[in-house]
Amino acid sequence: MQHRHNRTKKKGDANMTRASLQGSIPSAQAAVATPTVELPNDELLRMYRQMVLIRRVEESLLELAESGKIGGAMHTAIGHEGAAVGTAAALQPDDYLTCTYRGHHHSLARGMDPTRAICEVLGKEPGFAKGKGGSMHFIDPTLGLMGANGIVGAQVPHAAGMALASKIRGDGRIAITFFGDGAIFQGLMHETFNMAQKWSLPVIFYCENNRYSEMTPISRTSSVSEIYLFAKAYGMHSVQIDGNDVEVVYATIKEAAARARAGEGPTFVEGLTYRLAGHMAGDLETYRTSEEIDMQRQYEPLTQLSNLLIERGVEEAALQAVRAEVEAEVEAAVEFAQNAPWPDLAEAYTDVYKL
Ligand SMILES: Cc1ncc(C[n+]2csc(CCOP(=O)(O)OP(=O)(O)O)c2C)c(N)n1
Ligand SMILES: [Mg+2]
Repeated sequence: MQHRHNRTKKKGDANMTRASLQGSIPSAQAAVATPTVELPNDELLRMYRQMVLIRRVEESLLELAESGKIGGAMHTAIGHEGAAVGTAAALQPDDYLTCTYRGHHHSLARGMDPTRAICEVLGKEPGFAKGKGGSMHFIDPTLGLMGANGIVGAQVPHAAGMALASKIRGDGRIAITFFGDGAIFQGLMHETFNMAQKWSLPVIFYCENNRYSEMTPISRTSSVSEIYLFAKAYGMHSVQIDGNDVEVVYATIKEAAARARAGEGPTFVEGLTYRLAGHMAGDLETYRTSEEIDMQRQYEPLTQLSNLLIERGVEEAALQAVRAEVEAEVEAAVEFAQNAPWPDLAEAYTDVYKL
């Protein structure tokens, strides 16, 4: 495996990718050097399979939501797969992870069974939380998944707390927490950054900057739109990367994890990405144009990775085989979930807090 900096990418110039992901955001050239690594083809193919799986699960969930089969809000991370797969590959399976309501991709990348995940979203009994958590509350501590959160920013201090516990125990576990660009202005984020840096906590703050907070671009809410600069203000090591390039995400998180485990403290990563589907199922998307979405499709993680694999000598037929295999797996999972039983009525008051 070979580590390099600022590689020249045939699959689309890195700076061009960054600039297009940022759109009208000024001073793109301020982005820091992009660490990368050349992963072996079999590892990239494994990552490709995971990304296709996440994409197909979420596309199926959107179809189910549109046909009225999902109760409550459902947010997909279609277009964010690079963040989930690149980080999961770079971390240990027992490292702590917290995320937002947009967290299917992180859970699947950490190994959550897709059938049980779909059952959970449909509110069915075989779901990992017996169908009671639903789309916004994915959790499985056995996979290090310590909880998704519907309150913008709330999962971030939780991860710092887990990192503090690891530091006190000296067990080498680190924490990663995911949040969106819209979360950066929550007060608790800044309290957490300050303490995490001062106490050198082993935590990675990963901002999935998909350019929108619900329907609002950051240019309408702040004079500062380069999010990684906020963490720099607390003295934190902070980088801005192409979050759609899985090798870049992997290399960045490998470095951040090594720093955290060596006692060198937190890292802030702003991963530029783009949400290809609506904010949530049913979003009419009147706040952006189809031209903007089409333009972003050429930089999305699956396209980038399939182009890279072809460039590195993998046959299109091999990618097609992966897609067909995943298609069959997800179809079977959806069918199982649709036919699965609802939780028993007697379960209504188990596993829930009583006031
Ligand atoms: C404390 C709080 N304020 C407002 C909301 C309503 N809300 C839900 S999602 C969201 C947008 C967050 O955007 P961002 O952090 O960029 O994450 P994304 O949805 O883009 O992944 C808002 C404002 C909330 N859930 N919690
Ligand atoms: Mg956002």
